[in-house]
Amino acid sequence: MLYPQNNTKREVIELNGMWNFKVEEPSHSQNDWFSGKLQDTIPMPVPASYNDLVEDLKVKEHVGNVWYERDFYVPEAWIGKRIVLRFGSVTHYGKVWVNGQEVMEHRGGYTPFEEDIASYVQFDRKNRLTVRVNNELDLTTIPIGEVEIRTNLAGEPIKKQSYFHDFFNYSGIHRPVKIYATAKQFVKDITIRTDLSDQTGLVNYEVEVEDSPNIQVFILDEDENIVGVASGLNGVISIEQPELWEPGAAYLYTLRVNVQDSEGKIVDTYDESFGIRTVKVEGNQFLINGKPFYFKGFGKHEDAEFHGKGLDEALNAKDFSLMKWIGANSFRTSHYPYSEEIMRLADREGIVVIDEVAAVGLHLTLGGFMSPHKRNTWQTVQCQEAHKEAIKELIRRDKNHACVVMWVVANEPAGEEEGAYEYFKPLVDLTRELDPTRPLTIVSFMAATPKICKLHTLSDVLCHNRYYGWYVHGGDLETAGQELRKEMLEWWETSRKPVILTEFGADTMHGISSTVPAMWTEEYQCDYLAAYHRVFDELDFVIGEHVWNFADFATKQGIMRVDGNKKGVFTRDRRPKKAAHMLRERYQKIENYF
Ligand code: BDP
Repeated sequence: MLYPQNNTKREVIELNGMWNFKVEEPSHSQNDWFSGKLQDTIPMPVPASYNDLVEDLKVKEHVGNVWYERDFYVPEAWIGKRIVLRFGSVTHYGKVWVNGQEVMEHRGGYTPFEEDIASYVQFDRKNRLTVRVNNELDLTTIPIGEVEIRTNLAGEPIKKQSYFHDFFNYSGIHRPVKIYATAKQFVKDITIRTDLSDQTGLVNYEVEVEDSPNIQVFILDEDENIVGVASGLNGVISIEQPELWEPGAAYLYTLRVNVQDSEGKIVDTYDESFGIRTVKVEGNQFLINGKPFYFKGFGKHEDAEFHGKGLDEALNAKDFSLMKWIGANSFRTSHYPYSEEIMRLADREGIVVIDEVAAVGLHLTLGGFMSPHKRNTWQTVQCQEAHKEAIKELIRRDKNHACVVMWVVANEPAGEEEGAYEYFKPLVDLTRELDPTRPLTIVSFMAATPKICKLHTLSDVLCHNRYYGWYVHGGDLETAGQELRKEMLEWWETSRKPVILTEFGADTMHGISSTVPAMWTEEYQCDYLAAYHRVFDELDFVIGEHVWNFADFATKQGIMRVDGNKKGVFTRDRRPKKAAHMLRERYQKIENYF
């Protein structure tokens, strides 16, 4: 799906800013709030999570519907054009009305959706846009959750949401809302795949156009020189001695598509940027442009004070600045697709991204001793359809990003349980069919040890989340290191595939220190990481290390968390803990490539 773009033929209007907002209580059910102006509202910014913007736990932890509304004008100059209303993301479900008429609905909280609203809008007066947002997660959604209906003291039903992932269920209109206009003959989609043959870059493109077979295709370099030309809906354009997109040294070309009408007049144009690079897994190596790449960086979150999971470009800029400062070259979009804006930034800055579907918490026994029931995950969940859709939408959105080098089909599913392979095989096949150019992985959970894991044969790279020295052998880093080494060697014996430690970390309270490395202190976090580093440096099939987490982040309330998860190397407000300085020393010594 193409990102909205202003150019000589297209216009974009942003609908971000203060909207009217209202929480729907159970007593409000059966309402038709889309049919007229929303009453008794409070102001609510878009994009943002609403949860931390009202001083009321009932709003913060509201389960169910909330409503957003605003007015907008459409310029008269857009009469006769295709007018598209687009949401970057609505978490987890959005239903949209324009002037009281239903336009679209979308399930899945982290991918964009859009619809042509030309027949719904008025050009001579204001238009009303109403959105119903729902944040319920159940066994059919991605991520999964369960909603229980209880009764409050007033005898009214209230919903309680439980979920199996370790980050707060932030909700709302999280990413920009835009309307944009194009001609009726327009570029619908572009797919670009690149390859290298000796000194020649091969740009394989495919264009989908509505209502016109006549297109011109150009490739422009960064100085806007034309370096390639073609005319069919698909083809291969060669570029001699191209500038490559390299980690830390991005170079972006532009594929420009012009759509012509029957008289040869250009009616639409779209510029898609891309990098020429190759990605391949070979033996125990991950090759980018034919050279072994070593991943150093983090699992992250979209998470911040006030904004919650709402897009914050200042935060993205800050995080990239911190990643450069510390010497990181990559991150994983744990545990859902991040904003289109951050993906574009990663392309431009040469940061390598492991791109994850929002399939997290697919492990029903993980609740530990407090878990109410022990169920087989794969006999209980009904989310395979939603999971397929999430994969399709992610690849459709991110397929052209040079920064994306691998897809993650799920994080920590119950790979040790019966039925795991049968659940995942079709999903992995689908991912490979949609994108045969990138490797994929399923990130493994600690219980899925080499002998019992049913999923590792499906992954190209083994990605493991391990917490020796924290959840097991807490406080005993010597044993932690030994166990880690032992398990990694077993993996190599079992699979002969390269390994990335996609999570390892220790909760650390900023400012708590001690002379001896005790859990929760800054010293312990440093020693914990060092214990892992020693093992990585011994094993040549370990091709990457992503610390959990880049920064502290919000979680639901619970006995395991003090004001959120504290495994950040930076605090939630981006101050470095001791470990940040220690990691910086290490990362700066490791080149992007070995
Ligand atoms: C892993 C999860 C991650 C958690 C982390 C932790 O993948 O989302 O935040 O553990 O417990 O199991 O800190």
